[in-house]
Amino acid sequence: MSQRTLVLLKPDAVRRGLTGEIISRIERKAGWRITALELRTLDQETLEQHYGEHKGKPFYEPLVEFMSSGPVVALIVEGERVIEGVRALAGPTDPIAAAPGSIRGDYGVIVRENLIHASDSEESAEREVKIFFPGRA
Ligand code: RTP
Ligand code: MG
Repeated sequence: MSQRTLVLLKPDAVRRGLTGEIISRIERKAGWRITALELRTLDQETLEQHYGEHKGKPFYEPLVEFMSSGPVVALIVEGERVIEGVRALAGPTDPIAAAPGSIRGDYGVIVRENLIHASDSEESAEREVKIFFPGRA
């Protein structure tokens, strides 16, 4: 089933020069295509929309501060089972629990600075595409 997903390469990935490496992993999956890509610094309003489900949690404020600390790369990726697939490439939220070979497992240490966001369901993907690429909704 062909799908689309919204991916963010977080400010740590941009600062550390890992965007090419991460994008390469996504591009190498058979049949997946990048259909939108933009380098952008996120404002509070965008982050509140994007991470609204976490508002009120102890990690929310530091998360928003981190996510606005420098530019991110936002992408739409389309292809077969791409929602589950990019989450699998990324690995679990905590990079220390993530297996080596996954993006977070290979490059991350801190839970907050875990390099990549990817939509977790079709509903999230459609909601997030609207936030980051309103022209593509
Ligand atoms: P994401 O939404 O960024 O794709 O990550 P996720 O689904 O794997 O994790 P989620 O639970 O949605 O958390 C969103 C992001 O918040 C940061 N976080 N920090 N305890 C903490 O300090 C903590 N927990 C979560 C991470 O950056 C996580 O990716
Ligand atoms: Mg999430």
